Amino acid sequence: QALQLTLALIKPDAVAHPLILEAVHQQILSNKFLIVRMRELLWRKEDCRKFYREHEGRFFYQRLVEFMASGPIRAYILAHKDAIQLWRTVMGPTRVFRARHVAPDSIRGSFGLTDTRNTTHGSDSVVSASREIAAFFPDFSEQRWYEEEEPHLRC
Ligand code: DAT
Ligand code: MG
Repeated sequence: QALQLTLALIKPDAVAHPLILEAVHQQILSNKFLIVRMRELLWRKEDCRKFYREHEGRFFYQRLVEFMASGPIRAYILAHKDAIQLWRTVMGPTRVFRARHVAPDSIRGSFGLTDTRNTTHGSDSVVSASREIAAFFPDFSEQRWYEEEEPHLRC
């Protein structure tokens, strides 16, 4: 079974709190994702605007951009046979009230502070995963990874 890739982010609210950062990292490991690449970085507002351009014009857009540039974030390329859907399930729903009620044990249900400060990001489709991986890991070639690394990792 071939592995799928997704981009996961731990947002500034969670990177700022060592215990929460550790708990989110543990969720990645306990759900058996393979960590393909990982880096920590501080994002410029311009990068945030580009990354979230599909939300341009929504009432929360400016708030979201300010928040994502407010402190270090951690980015991962994760692999799993169902990486995109599984990571979104592990994260839980976008909005914190809903997350706490329908998925209290999810990452956002456990640690989300508000609808904007909601701990993590995950790609929502194969197309967005490719775009988002390229945004954070410009030197990473998906094609090369599938040719040279993935065959050794799948089981
Ligand atoms: P997701 O992050 O679950 O893919 P999304 O793509 O709809 O959700 O929105 C991107 C981010 O924008 C989300 O993680 C937090 C912020 N956001 C979304 N809806 C919001 C809302 N109603 N109020 C405040 N922030 C919101
Ligand atoms: Mg989204």
